[in-house]
Amino acid sequence: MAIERTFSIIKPDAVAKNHIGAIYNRFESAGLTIIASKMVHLSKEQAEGFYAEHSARPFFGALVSFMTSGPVMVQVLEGENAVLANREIMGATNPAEAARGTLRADYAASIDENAVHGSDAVESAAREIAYFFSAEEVCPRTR
Ligand code: RTP
Ligand code: MG
Repeated sequence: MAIERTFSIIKPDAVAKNHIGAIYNRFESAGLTIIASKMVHLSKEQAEGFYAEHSARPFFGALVSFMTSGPVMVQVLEGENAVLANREIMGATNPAEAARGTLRADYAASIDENAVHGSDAVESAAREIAYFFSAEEVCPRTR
């Protein structure tokens, strides 16, 4: 088993509904460790840059509008197979297809407002972590 880091966002819908604590509890209960965390209200430029891979997709404008509609929590999660583990905790992109007990099944209202983001690969995780956190802001456990 590989110890990995992944990048996570609690999106504006879930922050607005006060689900931060419940979602952090899911991460920690699943054995993932929060090693960096902060609240940010994304600018349009930050959101466009973060989701640049989707810039040609029809939903891009709505995605950027949603992601800038209120503050988000951004965090780095560390643990065994953290990238896939977090995707499993999150559930499918469309909450209608998300398995029972996943974050999107429990907290997402629609495919457009789906509560959480998680990196889809180790490489994208490294890029996304660096997009939001300096090296000093990442605090691995020492005990
Ligand atoms: P995320 O990046 O936010 O973790 O979501 P994901 O990997 O599960 O899905 P992705 O394909 O990366 O899409 C990013 C976000 O764009 C919105 N989306 N809408 N209407 C649509 O068909 C559609 N497809 C994607 C979702 O809000 C998704 O989280
Ligand atoms: Mg994605």
